[in-house]
Amino acid sequence: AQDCQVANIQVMQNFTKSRYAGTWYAAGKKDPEGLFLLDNVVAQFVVDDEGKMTATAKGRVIILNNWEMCAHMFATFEETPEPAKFKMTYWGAASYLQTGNDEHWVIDTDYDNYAVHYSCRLEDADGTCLDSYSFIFSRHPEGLRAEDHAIVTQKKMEICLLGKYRRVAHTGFCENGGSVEP
Ligand code: DAO
Repeated sequence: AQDCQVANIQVMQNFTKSRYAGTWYAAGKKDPEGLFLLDNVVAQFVVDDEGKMTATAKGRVIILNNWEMCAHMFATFEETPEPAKFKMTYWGAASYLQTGNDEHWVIDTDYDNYAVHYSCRLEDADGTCLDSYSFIFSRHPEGLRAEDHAIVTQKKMEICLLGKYRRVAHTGFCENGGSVEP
């Protein structure tokens, strides 16, 4: 049973950045308030020779209410005493894209197929999360393998977000020729 206290959420033990590096395709997403990335979300994590992790991400967004584009985003990650918990700073290639600072926790991953990400933006007075988002990542553009669904469902339950996800489509919108930034 889970008490849904943010402080009690278990994250990936012995998290190894170098194994996490590379491309991850969002297969599912639980949106925060004022969601930003809609679909076609692909993130590329890089760990440099000093061990610093950064990421670039693309995804379809709608800005100014009806302007659809492929957002190119950048992120840097500050380490914390817990190896799977990072402080993320992110910004867009264009000034009108979203900018911010978010928690970035890796809840679970097998490094080769799936990863469960979690970010709580706002904690309630009772210690539960009022505004969170979470990505289910796959190494495979088609989504999770059948054999990874059970563990991912278990983790969604542990972070108290079971039933709150939507599927993230990959239609090629952010691939070359799909859209160009104005
Ligand atoms: O889509 O509503 C949302 C929240 C996502 C904001 C952060 C996106 C930019 C950086 C992503 C890097 C790896 C996940």
